[in-house]
Amino acid sequence: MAINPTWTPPKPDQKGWTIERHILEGQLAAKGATGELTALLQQITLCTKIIASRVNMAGLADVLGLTGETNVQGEEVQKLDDLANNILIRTLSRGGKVCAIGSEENDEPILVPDGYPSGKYVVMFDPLDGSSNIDVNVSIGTIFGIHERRSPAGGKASAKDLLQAGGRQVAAGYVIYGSSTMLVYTTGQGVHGFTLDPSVGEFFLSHIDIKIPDYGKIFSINEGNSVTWEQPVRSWTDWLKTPSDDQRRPYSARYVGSLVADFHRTLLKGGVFAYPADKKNTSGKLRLMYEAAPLALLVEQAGGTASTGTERILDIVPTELHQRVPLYIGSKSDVADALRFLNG
Ligand code: FDP
Repeated sequence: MAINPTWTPPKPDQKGWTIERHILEGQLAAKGATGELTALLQQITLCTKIIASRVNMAGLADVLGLTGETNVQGEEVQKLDDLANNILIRTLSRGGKVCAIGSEENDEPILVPDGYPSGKYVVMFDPLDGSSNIDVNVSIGTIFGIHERRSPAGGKASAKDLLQAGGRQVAAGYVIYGSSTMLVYTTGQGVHGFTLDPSVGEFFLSHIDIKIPDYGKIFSINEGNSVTWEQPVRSWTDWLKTPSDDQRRPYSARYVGSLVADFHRTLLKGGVFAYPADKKNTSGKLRLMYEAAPLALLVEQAGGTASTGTERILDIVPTELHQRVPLYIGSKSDVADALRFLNG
């Protein structure tokens, strides 16, 4: 048979790739990649599969309920939070790829235990975000962000390794434990979503190169706090609810109360999620390093925006591990509308 000289092999249909394959292909495409980030992402993936299995069994395994302790934010720690936190810390701190870990559940950063190699990366995570939804079977999630360390390799991590702007993250992602379990991540080469097939225990690529619509029809905010909002926030939400001639308004309201779930919907459908500063909480509620910054990297990679109202989230250089920030995140046009009201 004659060979057609113009034939080129078809681009592989990436749908159905395992997450391992996808991460590895990303490594091969990245200049100078050593495979260390690949290994770290695979460790995180493994942890989230274990967490997913525990979340699914929560009622049966009698792990629901409170431990009675409070975490550094003064919130009650639930057993499933502890479990998720321990799985991540034990795996990552002894996995040879990180030098330090910051977790929502731990007051202080966690360093690599003596005798284990101090790796090239710093990982920040919220092991189980949306914990007030655990007992009512509503979607919860894990959020993570990864930085390369700035201090010399091999030594003890220092504050400059931990307190880096979100714009320096080399990867970020989240897992949503919902009607199905999905992992969404970026290494700066687009945003990709994987769905867990529980029968084989593997994440398969289901959402290639996710792009957030330029604007949506949904706003997501805890309106129960509206009495404490500043006037510009109230004027903005009133405007979103007011019908307009072009039919873009009124917006629908959706608020799960799990950041991962509200963000995931916003990413796929467009619209805006906000947790503003208010008269009581002048920095808002959400945490910069393991909530706002990872989601900001994802949303920007998908073509959206993340802002405090006055500043790009990814530009903020943190001064402390558990720092809070106001957050406006989502479709470009929708966040721009919010900023127009806020900066009036
Ligand atoms: P939770 O307190 O249940 O863990 O940052 C935590 C968080 O949930 C986010 O997941 C969620 O978006 C937000 O807080 C909900 O806060 P409100 O209950 O104040 O709306």
